[in-house]
Amino acid sequence: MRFDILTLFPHMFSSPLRESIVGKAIEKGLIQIRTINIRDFAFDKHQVVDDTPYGGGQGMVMKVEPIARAIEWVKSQNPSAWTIYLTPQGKQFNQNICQKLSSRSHLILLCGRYEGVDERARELFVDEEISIGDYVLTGGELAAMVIIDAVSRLLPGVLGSDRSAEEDSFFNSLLEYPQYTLPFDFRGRSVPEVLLSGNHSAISLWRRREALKRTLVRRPDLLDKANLSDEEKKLLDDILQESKTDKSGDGV
Ligand code: 4GX
Repeated sequence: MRFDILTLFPHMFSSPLRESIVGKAIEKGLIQIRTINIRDFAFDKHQVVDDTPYGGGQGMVMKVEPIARAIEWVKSQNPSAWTIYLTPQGKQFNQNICQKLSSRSHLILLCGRYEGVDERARELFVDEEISIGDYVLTGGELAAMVIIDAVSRLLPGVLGSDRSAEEDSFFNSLLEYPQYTLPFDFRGRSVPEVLLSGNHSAISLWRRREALKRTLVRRPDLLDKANLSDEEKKLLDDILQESKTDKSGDGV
């Protein structure tokens, strides 16, 4: 899969994407990431990429021509590349959108700065607008990195062979169960005994229960959407019953 990032700040991408799993994926040739400096497509003497907004108002707007040339240059190499603009006005990124994007072979990520891009750049060259959440960044670069990171780990071979992205509990819309490693006892808090039992079916049952409990308490909205098995529904009933008879607190 290929990612082309259109940005005024290409250096922002070097170190975060070179580390760890995404870095390994690049080394293995599973993904290719290229930064394209939009300023290189501003052909005037001073390579101007922004200007004041028509109608007045605060800040600067990114000019359409350099963006148009940059996107058209990438598309001349691959007409099927899919162009995404990162903006708080886009649809909110989630694992579902992530999976859909992971089936594409070439994404162009357009990163806006200042007050955003000229509306005509969006109308003419953008296929999809995505927001990574309801907060305001200083530019689309960090949002683009979030997308690249989340999409890359879904691609075959990117995570270790012993660990598939499909195992993630978010994949079946539940939160993860608690994890423990050495030491057994830390400041009087010990690891749940069942995890030392060697009883794999008991461990698996405990983990499913804990995942359900945690989801019930922290993200009950996810349970509505979850496709629970009959066994999981039974477990959830048990947890709810337990919390009713438990007068010591919230039970779960
Ligand atoms: N999820 N930003 C885009 C420029 C901008 C300003 C106004 C459109 C209108 C963001 C987010 C995000 C900051 C990227 C503003 N674009 N991007 N930038 N949240 O906050 O994706």
